[in-house]
Order: sequence, then C-alpha cells, then structure tokens
Amino acid sequence: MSAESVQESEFDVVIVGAGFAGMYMLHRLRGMGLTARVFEQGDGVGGTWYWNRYPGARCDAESLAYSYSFDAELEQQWQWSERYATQPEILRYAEHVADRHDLYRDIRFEQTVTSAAFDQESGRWRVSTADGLEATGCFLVMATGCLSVPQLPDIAGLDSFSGNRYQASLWPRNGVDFSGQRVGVIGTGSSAIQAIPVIAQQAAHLSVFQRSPNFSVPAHNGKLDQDWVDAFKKNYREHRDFHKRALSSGFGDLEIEPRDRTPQHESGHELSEAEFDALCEEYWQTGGARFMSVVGDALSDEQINARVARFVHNKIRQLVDDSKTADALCPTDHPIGTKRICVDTGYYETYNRTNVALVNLRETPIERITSTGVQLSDRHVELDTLVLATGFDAMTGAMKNIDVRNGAGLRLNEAWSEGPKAYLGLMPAGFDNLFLITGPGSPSVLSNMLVSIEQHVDFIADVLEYMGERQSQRISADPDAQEQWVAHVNEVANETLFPKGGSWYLGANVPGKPRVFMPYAGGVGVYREVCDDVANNDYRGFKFA
Ligand code: FAD
Ligand code: N01
Repeated sequence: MSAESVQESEFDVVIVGAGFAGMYMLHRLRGMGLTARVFEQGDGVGGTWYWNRYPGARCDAESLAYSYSFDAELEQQWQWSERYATQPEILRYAEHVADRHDLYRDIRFEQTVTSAAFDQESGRWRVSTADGLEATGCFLVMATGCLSVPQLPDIAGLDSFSGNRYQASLWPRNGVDFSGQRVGVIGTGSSAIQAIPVIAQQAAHLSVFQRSPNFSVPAHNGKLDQDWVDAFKKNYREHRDFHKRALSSGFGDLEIEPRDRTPQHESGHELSEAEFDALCEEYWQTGGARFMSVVGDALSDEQINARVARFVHNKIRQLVDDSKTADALCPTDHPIGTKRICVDTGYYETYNRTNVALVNLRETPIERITSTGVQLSDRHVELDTLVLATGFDAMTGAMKNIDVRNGAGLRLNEAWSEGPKAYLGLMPAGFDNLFLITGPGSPSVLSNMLVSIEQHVDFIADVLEYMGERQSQRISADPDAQEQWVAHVNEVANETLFPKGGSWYLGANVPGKPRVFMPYAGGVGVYREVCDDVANNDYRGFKFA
C-alpha cells in the first residue's frame, strides 16, 4: 500500500451510514478539526429518505420540526411546502445540506460495511466494506439507522410470483405505474397506510392483505401558508427549544406561539365521557401523531387508553361504509399507540372505493404466493403486481448485519444475544470507542428523530472534545452503569402500556429476535437532562484511559 493510501485510510473517526445522523456527525467532527470517513451502502445521502420512495411516503412529524436545528440560517432559508413533507422534498433537503456543508468529499458511497474490529494494541477500529475498502479510526460511530433493514415476510412461494414485486423500503427510483394493474399490498403498517390511498387512485383493482389492523389518525396535511411560516420562523429558536425539552416525543406543533405541549389534563379520569370525547375530537381535527398526547395517561392507564381506542373505532365506523370492512379495520389486539400510530391521508375512506378490497387474513390466511397471485385459505386472488410493506428488523438489524468485534474478539451479536444493551443507548459496555446514534435504550423511534439524532451527535462531539482536552484516547461504558440504565429503561417501559403492543419496538415482528422493549419511553426532555447531568459530572458511567 502506498504511503498516500495508508494516509487516506486512517481517520480519527469512521462513521457508518449517511442518513441524517451520519451527515450531522461528519459535519460536527469536521468543525472540531477531526478527520472522518463515512461509508454508505446507498449511492446518495438521506438514508430513510433515499430508500423509502414508495407512493405517498412523507414524514409524520411536522416538516418545520422534522429538520435540522443546528444551522439557524438554513432553517430560515429552507422552504417546506407542506405541513408534512413528501419523501422527494426531504431527500432534496438532505442533498442540499450535504452540498451546503460540503459533506460529499468524505463519504464513500455504495460501500456496505461488513466488519469492524477493535485492535487493543493500536486502540483503533478497523472497518471493512464488501468491496474491500478499509479504514481505521480511533472511534467508530454507527449511524446505521433504526429502520434501515427491510424485513421480508416468511410466506411460502414468495419468489414464485411472476408479476412485478416491490418492497416499500427499496422502491425503484423512477417510480411505478400501476395503471390498469391488479395490485396486492401485504401489510398495513405506516408505510402501507401511506401508500394504499395513492395506489388505489391509479390501479385497476387493489387488494389489501391485512393480518393485523393498525390505528391511524388523519394527517390533515396541506400546503403551508407563507405568512404563517414567516411568523413561525420568527420564533424558530424557541420552538426548537420546546421540542428538545419536551416531556414526550419532541414533535412539532402548528401554532405560531411556542409553548410547552404537556397535555392539559394529566389524567383522562379528570374528564367526563362527553368532555373526553370532545377533547379527542379536537385532537383528531388537529391531526397528526400527537393525538396520543390528548391526556397525560393515554399510554399508561388501560382504562383511559381503551376510551381513546373506542373513540377511534367510532371514527373508523363513521368513515368506512361497509360495516364488515369497518369492523375488520378496528384494531382490538393492542392498546392504541403501543404500536407506532399511523398518520394518513384518506386511508379509511379508500375502502369505500369500488376498486379496493380488504382481505382479512385473520379469516382467510395466506397459504402461499403463486406465480399469478395469492392463494388464500378459501380462494385465489389474481394479481399483476405485489407490494410488500412488511416493515423492518428495527433498531438492531443494521448492526446485526455487521461483524462488530471488541478488542477481545467478542462479537456485538453475542453480547446482545439476549437483547441489546447500551449505556444511555449510546455505547455498549465492553466495546471501547464505539458510539451508537439513537441506539437501543435511547428515545430514538419514540421521538422526533431529528431531535434525538442531533442530541446524540452533540453528546458524542462533546465527549470527544472532553477527551481531547485530557489527551484521553479510550472511552468505555461502565458495565454497572449500563446495567442500571437498562434496568431504568425497562422500569420506565413497564410503567407504560408499550410492552403490551407486541410491536417491532419489542422485536416481535422478527422471528427469533429477543423480546426486549428497545427505546427509552421517558421522553426526550428527561433523557436530555440525564445525558446533560452525566456530561456535567465528568461523564459519569463512562471510563477514560
Ligand atoms: P437512516 O436514515 O436509516 O440512515 C442509515 C444509513 O445507514 C442508511 O442510508 C443505510 O443505507 C446506511 N447503512 C446501514 N447499514 C450499513 C452498512 N452496513 N454499511 C453502509 N451503510 C449502511 N422519524 C421521525 O422522527 N419522523 C418521521 O416522520 C419519520 N418518518 C419515517 C418514514 C419512513 C418511511 C421510515 C422508514 C422512517 C421514518 N422515520 C421518521 C424514522 C427515520 O428513520 C428517522 O427519522 C431518520 O431519518 C433516521 O436517520 P438515520 O441517519 O439515523 O438513519
Ligand atoms: O412496517 P410495520 P412499516 N403476512 O412493521 C405486516 C416508520 N414509518 O414499514 O402487524 C401478512 O409497521 C404486519 O402485520 P402484523 C414508523 O416508525 C413511518 O409500515 O405483523 N402481513 C404489518 O401490518 C413505522 O412504525 C412512516 O400482523 C405481514 C406490516 O406488515 C415503521 O417505520 C411511514 C406479514 C408491517 O408494518 C415501520 O413501518 C413509514 C406476513 N407474513 C414507516 N409480515 C411515517 O408515516 C408482516 N406483515 C412517518
């Protein structure tokens, strides 16, 4: 290897992933004068928004909140066109940020990282890609995403289908024309619920294969009014501050005056039936995922949760003409909100179209996929096109795909065989100098992810600065501190109804995956306070060498 290429492959930090997390991490490190190499398996930046190009894909946190806050000039300049931005608009935004901050030159695209091993002696991570590129870094940052590994359904005959088959999270770049097609969609999670109304408008016929119904609330999406946006942006900093300190998820809101969005009523028990329904109606009319903040105990008190669910069941029955279809669309197998609540535009109304049929797999399960369609227990459904919207191996899937080994040769997959553990969701004990962005044990997928990503990146940057000042080269998480944190994460989860959801938050959608509630349910504000406190106390729970 020439001196030049050795130089080229040695960095202060290696980052895996060029979604919003990897991009901001690179920017922060550059600002500190550190060198970094990013490896990304796609051929562009944007992560989620690069891969998920299915029709109807958009964010469910308000665009003005689902964006970086670190660049105050950019947030004033960038014009979001809708309340919830579409995938192409968010991808354009990511590309704009990469251009604006000159990020591309340090990113190697179409490079899938396959292994990362820490060398005790040199104190460096050696990172290798499938194409044979190598880089070493004193630190390794996994910015590999919580929802970046598609999960294919285990259905017999899947590969025998001779029509077109698409996966929502690996959608073709040039889109798909469904005109004149008989289309089948398998899955009714957030991706499907966004895609179904759009596909239905184009397809000759659409069959939706539903195993479990999900709760969905209206987005009430629309174009943003410029005067309103201008007024909002005058208070942008204060809005951001409320998102960061929020008691719950850090989602945005639609009011010009920034204020704390803590639910007005700590408990639904404070309200009469009529008052409760009126409040649910107000939140339903406002739209969006903050519906679950209608009262403070909607996600912790079973009785109150059931009242919220009943309200939504009634809405579904009002919106869907056919009562059998409406009944099948009403979820009764999990408390509302314990699976990620979906946010839709015309989802339930789509079932009133004459070209759309709901296939209730609880009544007529799929036996197998055939070359021409789907064989159910009682009939065969002929299809030209099959769309799979069957979710992700969430939170740990991307790291599981990489052979990560610590200095003693222990694999991360072994260390996590009974479920993922990481101190603050940031660093697994035993894996020196390895940071996770929005890792298991942090608010991550229960939050506005841009808020959580920025917080983690800033924490990592600050701790590296702290180490630089002390000429420290090694950081590790204290196993006891990690145990205490994991116990706290479980304790907080058990105070909520989340563990009853049987969702991907628990790994329940992946056969054989340990059932552990992975995200931290204590809210982004509390979590930030904990991290700030750790930092202010000489990074309590971390050890330096
Ligand atoms: P990602 O965007 O997932 O980026 C990770 C990157 O790592 C990917 O580009 C991937 O290719 C790369 N990578 C992974 N493994 C490797 C490897 N071995 N080698 C090389 N590269 C690798 N969150 C919200 O808060 N609000 C929303 O409205 C919202 N909407 C969403 C809609 C969809 C359809 C999905 C799937 C998720 C949504 N999310 C939303 C969650 C979303 O994932 C985060 O908001 C955010 O985009 C995550 O950014 P990230 O950089 O952490 O991860
Ligand atoms: O995946 P999911 P997703 N036979 O896991 C079904 C984010 N996101 O991609 O519940 C039949 O929610 C499965 O059925 P069941 C968001 O965080 C956000 O939709 O297992 N069906 C389920 O219906 C979200 O939560 C947005 O019975 C099978 C579906 O597939 C996360 O990403 C948009 C099956 C999978 O749903 C994941 O959402 C999109 C089988 N064998 C995504 N296997 C926004 O709106 C699986 N299913 C911002």
